[in-house]
Amino acid sequence: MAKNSRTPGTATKTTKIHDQTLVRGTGGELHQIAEGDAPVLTTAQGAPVSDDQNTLKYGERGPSLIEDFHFREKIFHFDHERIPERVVHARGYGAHGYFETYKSLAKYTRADIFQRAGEKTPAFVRFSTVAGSKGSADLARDVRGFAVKLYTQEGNWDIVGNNIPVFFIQDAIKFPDIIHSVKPEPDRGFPQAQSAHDNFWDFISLTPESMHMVMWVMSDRAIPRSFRFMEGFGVHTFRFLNEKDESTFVKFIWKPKLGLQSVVWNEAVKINGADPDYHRRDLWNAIQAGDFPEWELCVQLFDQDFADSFDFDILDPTKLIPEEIIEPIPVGRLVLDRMPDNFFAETEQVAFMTQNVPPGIDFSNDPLLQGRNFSYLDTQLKRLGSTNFTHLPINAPKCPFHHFQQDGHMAMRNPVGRANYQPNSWGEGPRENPQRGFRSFRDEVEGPKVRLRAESFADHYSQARQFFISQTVHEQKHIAMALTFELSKVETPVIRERMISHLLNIDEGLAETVAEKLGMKDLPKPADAAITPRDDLPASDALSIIKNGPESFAGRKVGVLVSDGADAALIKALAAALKKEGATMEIVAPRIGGVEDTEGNVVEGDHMIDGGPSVLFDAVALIVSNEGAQRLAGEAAARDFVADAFAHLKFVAYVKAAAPLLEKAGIALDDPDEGLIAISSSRDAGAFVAACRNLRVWAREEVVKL
Ligand code: HDE
Repeated sequence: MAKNSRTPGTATKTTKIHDQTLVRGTGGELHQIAEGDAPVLTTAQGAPVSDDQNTLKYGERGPSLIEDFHFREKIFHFDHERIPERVVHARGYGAHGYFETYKSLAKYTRADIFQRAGEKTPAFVRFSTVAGSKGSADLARDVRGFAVKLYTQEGNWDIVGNNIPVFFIQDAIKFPDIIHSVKPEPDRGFPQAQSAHDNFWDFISLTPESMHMVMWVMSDRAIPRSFRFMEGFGVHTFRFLNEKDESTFVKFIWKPKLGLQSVVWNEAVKINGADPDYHRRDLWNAIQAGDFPEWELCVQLFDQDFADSFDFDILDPTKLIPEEIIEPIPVGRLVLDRMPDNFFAETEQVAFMTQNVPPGIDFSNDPLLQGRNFSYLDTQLKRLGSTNFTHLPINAPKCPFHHFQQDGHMAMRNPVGRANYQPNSWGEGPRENPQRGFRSFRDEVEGPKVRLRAESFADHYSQARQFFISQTVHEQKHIAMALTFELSKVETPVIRERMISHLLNIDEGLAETVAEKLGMKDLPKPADAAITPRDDLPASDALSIIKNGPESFAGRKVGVLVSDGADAALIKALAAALKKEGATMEIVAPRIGGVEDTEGNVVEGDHMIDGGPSVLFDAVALIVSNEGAQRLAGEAAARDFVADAFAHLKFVAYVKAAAPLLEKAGIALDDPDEGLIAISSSRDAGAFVAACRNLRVWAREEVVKL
């Protein structure tokens, strides 16, 4: 292969992965080749290139020549590298994996993917933020996209979901308005990737149906710690159809194996500066380390009788069905185990579409879903530039497919033979099949053609309140703080007041807290409600992140601040305890070259202190000598490392010698809280890791006043 690849025109290319030079063969497979045995650089037409450093000129200092086809082709291609970014969900990160079916669901659906226990279906997932552009930071306060493409044996099935189970609007016709309002304001072109501005809150305060979603977006759900620790929701009600075309309504939920976890707002703001790629780096690192993230797909199944008796309209995407009412049943697991070879080819060009459903899955009449079914096909043409975007490997089905669609820009495969239509007399080509083919549910519909919002969609506050009262006190406080922060950036008083008038319909205490923090003297009247909100709905534990946290510290990361003279045995003990737990650690040192420990070994730094602030870690450990602590106490970055970890309610392990640093960071050790853990032995290191399973010291929140 290596030898052949030297022959010009064999359409191979080299890639560097982990310091190995790889050649892609004509079949797409990667081969390793020896250094210095790289294939000859060619133009896109296959002509070998002799000099890629200098353009063709008249003389050494003369003008460049237009006949330099290599230069022109290279620049021409570069000039056209960009495609339009997604109008929403522009910033995203994808990974490959598989879905494994737990058991047959043939009773409910004839979808091929759910027929056989143990079957593995290839999958591609793209996580995203919504509002920011492609280059924006990962920790924006925003909804996260959770789009899953399942390459089933009867066609691609896309579950294009979010990490929040409801949406801002009830009808697709409002989508351009909500999105325009959250994007940078058109006259000034800012703010980027933020909802904290007048236009967004103006629209929201004039749109009561958004109140339930607003509670979610102001909660810590909108600042997840990692893609690996968040849920995904299909949002809409869909249908399962079995062989007899009998329908069961279904809602889809992805539950992360590692439990739920978010960051705190002050941390999010700092992470965006320290590592704008925090979420994508996390996914990359986990998959490269073989720590494959996993979710269970759960379904909430219900029939028409339940739909008719439920408090809300199951077609209304601003409502959810509490898990206490319909229990989510796990039906399979999704494992992400491979990063794309190329970000553009796969993550950027992947085209998710809600209307990609295989036989056995069908839509409900949710007006948001119906609108999406138009939008997703339409947008791919704009973005990918050709109707043939299904020819791209990432979008092509992995099952056999046959149709008569042909030609168009960049057609990479066309029907062969004489017949490109059917029926035909040549006995060629595919034919439709009523038994195997997709069949829609025979839904009976009647009524006049109208532009109306159903009366059953009119209660905008009851579930917003249910969400709020289902949270722990800490989470309720975060919602109040988020609303205060966002509205503090709103310059127009009437918009702030309008929001408070809505909050009064959700929770009086919340409205009063936010109004007071905004310095509002008089409370406005509660907003007019289309219909009176119901009596309190029962609290639902499933809605809280803290109540659904992890059972272990697996998948998390400790930042270990070291200095010269750091206790070698303790560093090793901590590393071992973390490894046992399935967690990792990174060394933060005054110099990237590392420090010398008590055994005279060099402990290499993964970060220098400024480059590895504590916001990047789930917990921290201070393993320093007394001299080191005194020196670090004089450095702002080291003091911030400690003070931030404490303020962000993290578990902090420290050796006694670290006292001067802790003191200078403003942390008194005379009466340490449960999250400040003195360590000196391997048993202590184990106890620290066990304590870290709680992730945060919530009781400290009162003290630090985040
Ligand atoms: Fe999307 N949405 N959306 N959306 N959406 C897009 O399609 C749209 C909605 C979601 O990683 C676009 O390929 C309309 C709800 C995700 O590539 C576009 C409406 C939910 C992604 C579009 C909605 C989503 C998109 C832009 C209201 C959660 C990223 C680029 C009717 C259930 C997929 C693209 C990826 C992307 C339209 C509402 C999730 C323009 C019209 C509700 C995860 O077609």
